[in-house]
Amino acid sequence: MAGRTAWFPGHMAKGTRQLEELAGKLDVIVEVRDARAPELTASPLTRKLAVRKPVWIVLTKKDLADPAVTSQWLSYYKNRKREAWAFDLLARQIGPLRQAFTRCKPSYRELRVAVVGIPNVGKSALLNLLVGKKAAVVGGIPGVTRGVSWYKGGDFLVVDSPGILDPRSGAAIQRALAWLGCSKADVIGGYDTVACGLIDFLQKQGLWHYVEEKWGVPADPGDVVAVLEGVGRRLGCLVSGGNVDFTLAGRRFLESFSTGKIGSLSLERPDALAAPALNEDGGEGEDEE
Ligand SMILES: Nc1nc2c(ncn2[C@@H]2O[C@H](COP(=O)(O)OP(=O)(O)OP(=O)(O)O)[C@@H](O)[C@H]2O)c(=O)[nH]1
Ligand SMILES: [Mg+2]
Repeated sequence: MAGRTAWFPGHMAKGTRQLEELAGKLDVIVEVRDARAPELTASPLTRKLAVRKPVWIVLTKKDLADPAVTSQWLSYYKNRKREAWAFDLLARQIGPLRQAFTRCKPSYRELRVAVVGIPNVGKSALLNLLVGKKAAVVGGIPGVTRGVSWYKGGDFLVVDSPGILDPRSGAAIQRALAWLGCSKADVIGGYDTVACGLIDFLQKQGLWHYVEEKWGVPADPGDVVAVLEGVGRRLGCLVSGGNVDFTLAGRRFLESFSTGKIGSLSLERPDALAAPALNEDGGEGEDEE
């Protein structure tokens, strides 16, 4: 179950430099975050970029989050004077964002927008909706977009950028990001370790009933490995002799969770930020590549 604690390949360092150089040319920066954990999935870049340009928040994967909690997040950002929207990008309805862009567009040229965020949150999917065609590649694994590229569509000139993580974030944060598909479980600790962390979190947060209802696997707060074994058996992740293949079980469990097959549930709530269960970070980051 051993592994690295951080995933920060070279294209992330390069993308950071490129975005910082580009910032002066932009009108608006759109920071894409996952609606299921909007603070955990915040971009490490935007604090720096926000000094220079307005940063608007777009929460994606609204369809995978608890709708009541997403509404609370939108109120939370509104109260802090942040522009924020939540979308299910698969439903392709981003009208309010488009209208806000149109209001900001200079009369003499296109509006220049950069879409930024951590890996796999839906940056390229949003870009494609903004430019009105399948311009950028969209994929279910983190690290699909590797470079910074401009795309033109209608009244907008939009920059797609690679998902960029905080190289200083420690093991606990990277593992929680892997639950959402934003970091690579196989690189940072192994599918089984990362899945056990998620099982533990869901049990402690009183969210395991989603899994129990779906797959009939009961909670066992004292033995997360036994719970993963139950999940593996239920999903048919077996090796010869009828034993559970824990790596495969962990992988299947994480895939099911990150793609919403277990249900629409939120990992972070604004009212719990004072005691943030997801940000207890014990480990030190370690650069890779
Ligand atoms: N259910 C759901 N899936 C979404 C939504 N937005 C994006 N996705 C999916 O999330 C995955 C990642 O989307 P991308 O647009 O490639 O994400 P990205 O942020 O560009 O990822 P990188 O380029 O790897 O950093 C794809 O499988 C998308 O179909 C959404 O609102 N709802
Ligand atoms: Mg992309």
